[in-house]
Amino acid sequence: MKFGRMVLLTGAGVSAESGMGTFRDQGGIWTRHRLEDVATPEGFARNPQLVHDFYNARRKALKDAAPNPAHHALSRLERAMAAAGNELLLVTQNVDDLHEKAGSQSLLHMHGELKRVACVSCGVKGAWDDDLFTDTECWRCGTGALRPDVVWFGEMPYGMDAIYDRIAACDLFVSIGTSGEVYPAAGFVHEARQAGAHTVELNLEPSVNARDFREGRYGPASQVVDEWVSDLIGRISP
Ligand code: BJW
Repeated sequence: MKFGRMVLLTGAGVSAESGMGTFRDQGGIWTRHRLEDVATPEGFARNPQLVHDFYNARRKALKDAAPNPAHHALSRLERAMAAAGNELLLVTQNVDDLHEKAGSQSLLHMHGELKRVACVSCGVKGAWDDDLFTDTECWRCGTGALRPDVVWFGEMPYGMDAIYDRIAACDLFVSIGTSGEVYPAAGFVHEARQAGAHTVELNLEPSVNARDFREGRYGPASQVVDEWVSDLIGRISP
């Protein structure tokens, strides 16, 4: 099979072995924090400092986090695809920076990034490495209205037009380390199937929509993704 246009979707499972924590697994982030409090615009309006504390801790954890073999394998795949004149888009739901640290460049953060902030008052956005507090002043308008530049429930994920365009034209769609619980990402496999693409799920265990994929490989991302990429690279042709 010839794969010239790929779209890869990653979720928290790809970063689990880098210590970033998943959301819905046993002991996951949503078992320790109420998502209504920390991942909705309403929660932020009710108690912004609680939300800042939640994201400050996760932003701090990024400093020592290193990409694992799954991140490196996806970066290797991007280089192999480019060398063969093919197209690859890596869409991540993750707000960490581990794909970048591994060298991925054709990357879209559909749920935003921990290391970016947005001003609720003037709309400016920018890179941010430090803790945020309710009185942290916006560098442009001076108000204390900065928020993490992440996508909460009820908000529109980033890059949707570009993502749907690339899925409509892809011949391979691969979903990696995501539970398939959160839309619109969970629906991408249907778009890919409509486009006639081959669909693959790589995950620790079958996700809730595993049956929607033509192929599945299961186990820790560091092994499964690395092996799958090695198999695929041998079959990439210009
Ligand atoms: C391993 C592993 C290892 C573990 N190796 N694997 C129907 C249709 C459309 C929308 C909706 C709908 N019903 C409801 C909605 C709205 C809502 C939604 O989906 N709700 C559901 C809960 C039902 N969606 C939204 O509100 C979204 N916006 C929206 O829909 O706008 C309107 C719109 C409509 C139509 C088109 C376009 C737009 C916004 C969703 C925002 C999600 N935000 C969060 C927080 C981001 C910031 C932060 O990080 O704090 O994003 S929630 C959280 O979930 C985070 C993640 O990106 C996201 C997905 O989680 P993920 O990555 O799948 O993690 P887990 O923990 O669920 O799964 C981990 C997987 O890894 C598991 O399968 C493990 O087995 C596996 N694993 N270790 C490999 N070592």
